[in-house]
Amino acid sequence: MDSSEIIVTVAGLVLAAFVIWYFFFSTRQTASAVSSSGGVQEVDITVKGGYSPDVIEVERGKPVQLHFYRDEENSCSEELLMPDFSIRRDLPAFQTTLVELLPQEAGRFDFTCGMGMLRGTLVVK
Ligand SMILES: [Cu+2]
Repeated sequence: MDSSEIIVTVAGLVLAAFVIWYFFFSTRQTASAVSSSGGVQEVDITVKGGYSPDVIEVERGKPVQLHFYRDEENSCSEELLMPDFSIRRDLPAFQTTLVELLPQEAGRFDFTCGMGMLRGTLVVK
């Protein structure tokens, strides 16, 4: 191996390590819903290259309002899917889109962008 091959090999290993870390070990940001006086659980979520926070804890049996603010024009995030709740919603750029649902069962429910690349989880307790 000459030096350029060594550099390419090392760069590939570093990249692979980063990808593994990113998918398995990077900390996820968890937020619990704040209940308003009317008993509605509200959460603000920023959409920019991902969902922030991307783990949202709510209580079962109380209405949930998710306020998705899409802070980018990247087409990846233009659609939101919550298959467990039969929700498919367009998220216009630089606007807040309200998504309402009523979780009846406890569990973990994923939501994604239209391509399944950006991921978040609604944790119902
Ligand atoms: Cu996407």
